[in-house]
Amino acid sequence: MATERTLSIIKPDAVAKNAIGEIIARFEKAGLKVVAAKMMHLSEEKAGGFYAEHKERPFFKDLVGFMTSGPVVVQVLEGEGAIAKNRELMGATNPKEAAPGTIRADFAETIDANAVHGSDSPESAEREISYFFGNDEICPR
Ligand code: RTP
Ligand code: MG
Repeated sequence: MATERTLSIIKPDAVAKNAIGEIIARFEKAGLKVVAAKMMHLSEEKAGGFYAEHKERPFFKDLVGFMTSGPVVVQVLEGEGAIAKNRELMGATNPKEAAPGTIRADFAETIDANAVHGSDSPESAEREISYFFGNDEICPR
């Protein structure tokens, strides 16, 4: 499998729980490398643009409200099959359906406050990485 990059966000609920380190440790233990990272408090515009694909969905307003409710940590993860590997580590969108041992099963409470985001395809990964990072902010290693 090819080396890939994916965009990961540790969402406001997990940052508030002081779980940044535990979540990043899971990525690193699974062989994913952090090649870019920053903490930000998203504006409504930035969060809404990020989730633009969901603009017409009934949960969009709540999603943007939640994503702007506190700081997040945005990272680029690199590794073999990084996109699928990250989604596996994250678990299902609804933490009640997430497999035991996944990040959402262990750190998330509800479908709205579900601890992490991960790109869902190579196309989303490319768009999402460039939405947050310039090339000079990514450090190949
Ligand atoms: P994410 O984009 O945050 O990684 O989550 P995901 O791929 O697992 O799920 P997605 O379908 O992209 O939805 C984005 C976020 O919207 C909220 N959501 N609420 N109430 C609902 O039915 C519902 N569906 C989605 C979740 O917080 C989800 O993470
Ligand atoms: Mg998604």
